[in-house]
Amino acid sequence: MSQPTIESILQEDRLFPPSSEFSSQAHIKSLDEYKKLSEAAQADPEGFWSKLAETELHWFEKWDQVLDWSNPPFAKWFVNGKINLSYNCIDRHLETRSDKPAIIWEGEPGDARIITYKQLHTEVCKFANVLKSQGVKTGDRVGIYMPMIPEAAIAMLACARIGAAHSVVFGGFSAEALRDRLVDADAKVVVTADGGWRKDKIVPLKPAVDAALDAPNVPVTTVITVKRTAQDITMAEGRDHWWHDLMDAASDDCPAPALDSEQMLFVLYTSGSTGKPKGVVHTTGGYNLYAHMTCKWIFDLKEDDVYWCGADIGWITGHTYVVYGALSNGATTVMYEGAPRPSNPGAFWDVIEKYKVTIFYTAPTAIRAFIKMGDEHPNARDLSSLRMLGTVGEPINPEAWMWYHKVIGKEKCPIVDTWWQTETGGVMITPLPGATPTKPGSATLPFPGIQADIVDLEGNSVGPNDGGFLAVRHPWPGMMRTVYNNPERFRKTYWEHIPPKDGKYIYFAGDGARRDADGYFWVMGRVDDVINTAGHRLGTMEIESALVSHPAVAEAAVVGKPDDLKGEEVVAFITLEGDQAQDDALIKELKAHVVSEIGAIARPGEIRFADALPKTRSGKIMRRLLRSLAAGQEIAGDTSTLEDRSVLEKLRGEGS
Ligand code: 6R9
Repeated sequence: MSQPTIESILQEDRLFPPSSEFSSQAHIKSLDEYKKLSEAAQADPEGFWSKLAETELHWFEKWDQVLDWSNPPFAKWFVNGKINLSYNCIDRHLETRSDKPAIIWEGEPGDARIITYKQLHTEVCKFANVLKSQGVKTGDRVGIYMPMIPEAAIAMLACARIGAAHSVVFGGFSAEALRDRLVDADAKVVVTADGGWRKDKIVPLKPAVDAALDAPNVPVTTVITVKRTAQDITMAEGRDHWWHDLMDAASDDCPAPALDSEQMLFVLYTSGSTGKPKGVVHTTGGYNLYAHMTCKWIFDLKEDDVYWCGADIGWITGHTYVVYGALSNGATTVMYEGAPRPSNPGAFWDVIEKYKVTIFYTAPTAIRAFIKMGDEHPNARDLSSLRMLGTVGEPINPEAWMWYHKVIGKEKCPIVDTWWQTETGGVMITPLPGATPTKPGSATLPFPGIQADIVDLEGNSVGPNDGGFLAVRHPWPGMMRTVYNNPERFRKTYWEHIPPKDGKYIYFAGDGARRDADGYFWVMGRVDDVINTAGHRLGTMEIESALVSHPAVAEAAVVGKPDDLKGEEVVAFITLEGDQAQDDALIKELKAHVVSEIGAIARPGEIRFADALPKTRSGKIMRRLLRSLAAGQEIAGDTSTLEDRSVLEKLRGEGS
C-alpha cells in the first residue's frame, strides 16, 4: 500500500472494460453512446440540458431562457422557471412509490429506521411548517449541525420546500468553526441534536451549539434539537425547542410552493487558499437537474437499487448523493450514522449485507483504512448484492483501486472514480459504468455536457500527457453561483487565475492534472494551498490562523505531508513568542487548540518548532521548501529567492 504517488499512477496501463452483462442493462450502454451524447451536448449545451430538464424534472412553470451568461461569471439557469426541489424529491414519487423506502437508516448502536416516500412526505411537510412557525421565510438561512440521522435529511428537504437556504455544518467541526459559519451565513435558526454516535462515543452537538451561540454577534434566535443520544443538555428558555415537541404540534399540510429556479438552495462552506472558508452558493433548478442526471447515469440507478453513499451530509457529497440526487430519482438511499471502529471493524460490510446494498460510494481514504483493517472483515460478509462501486474526494492510488475491485467488487463491479468539488455541485469527470473502460487511478472522461480541459495559465489546452490546470470551458447547471456575500471573491478565486479571453470565461478548479493519449484525465491534486486530508479540504491559512491565535505562537506555516492512510497529513512549522519552552506539553496543547478552533479533522499530525521560517525577500513563506522538508525529501528546485539560507540549514538539521 502506498499513497497516490505520481510514479505509481504514471506506470498504470491496465484497462477494465465493463462486462457486457452490466452494459446491456445500463442507462448508457457503450462508449459509442457516451460519445454521441457528449458530442450532441458539446454542439448545443443549452439544447442538451433543456431537453433533460423537461423530461426528467417537474416544473410548475417553464423557463424563458435556458442559460443567461450575459454577466459572466454569474450564471442563471432556466431563467424564470418555477420549480421545487422537495417536490421533485418526494411529492412526484407519491403516486407510484409511496410505500417504497426512501431512506434506510442504520444507527451506530444498531437501531434502524426505514422511511417510505409517503412517510418522508409527512415528516418534511411537518418540519417545513415548524420552520414557518419559527418565522423562517423564503430566502432566510437555516443552520444544520447534525449527526447522520434521518432528521438531517428531513430538515434539508424542509428548507428546500419553503425556499429557505440551509447551511449544513459538519458535526465534526468545533463550536468556533460553527459560529464563524452561522455568522457569515446570517442564520436565524439552527437545527441540531443532543448528540450523535461515532465510534461508540457520543459526539456532543448541542453543547457545541450553546458555545457557538455564546457571543454577541451570532444572529441565531431559535435552536431546534432532536433527541438522539439522551445525555443531559441544557435548554435555554425561549430560544431552545425540542424537535419532537414542535413536530407534535405541526400540521402535515404544506403544499410545495413554486419557487424561482434561481432561488438560493444552500450555502456550504469550503476551504480555500486564502482567508476564512467561503460560503459556496447553489441554487435550485440547475442544481436539481445536475444532481439528478449525474446520480442517474453515473450510478446507473434503477428502481430496485439499494444505493449507499457513505458521505456525511456535512459535505457536498452528502448533499448531492445521499439526499438530493438519490431522492430526485426516486431511489432508496442508505444513511449510516457510525463508522468502522475497534468494536466492529466490519461495520460497513454489515450494512451492505443487512440491506443488500447494490451500489456503494466511498472515499479512497476509507478504502485505505479498510485495507489496513484486513480482508477478513469483508470476506466474512455476503457482499454479493453489490453491482457497482464508486470513489470520491481525492486521487485513488491504483493499489487501493485494485483492492476495491477484487476484495469488495469481486472483479465484477464497475468502479467509478468521480472527480468533482463543492463548487461544481455534482460529478464532472467520471466513468459511466456501462460505457467507459476504466484505468485504475484515472477519473477517465468528462460527464456529457461538461467541457473539461487541461490548460496553461493563458487558457491554452496543453498536449497529451503534459501537466496543467484542470478547467471547465462552458457553464453547467450545477455550478456554484457565487460566494455568499462576496461576489468578488467568487470572481477572483475561480475566474481570474486564467484571464478571460475574447469574453470567454474559464472555470479554474485549483487542481493539477494531465490527460493521456486516450483523453483520460488523471487528477494529481491541488495546486493551491489546500490540504486534502482524509478526503477533507482544509486551507493552510485556516490552520495557520488557528495556531497563531494561541498566545505562545509567533508565526506558523502549515503544509501537507504524504500519508499512507489520509493521503496527506497536516504538518505545522511554528516559531514561538519570547522564550517559551519548546516541549511536548506545548505541542499537545497546540494540537488541542487547533481542534477547538476548527475541529478534529484539522489536528496537525506533526508540529515542528523553528527559530525562523524560510521566506522570500518579499516576506512570503516558502511552503514548497517546507513541503519537501516535511516529506523528508531533498530540497529540489530554486532556493535563490530565499532571504536567509541559514534558516533552511537549521530546519533541515531539526527535521532529520
Ligand atoms: C466532492 C469533493 C474537492 C477536491 C478537488 C480535488 C479532490 C475530489 C477527486 C479528487 C482526484 C477524485 N478530489 N474527487 N481528486 N480524484 N476523484 O470531494 O468535494 O470536498 O470540495 O473537494 O477534492 O482536489 O478539488 P470537495
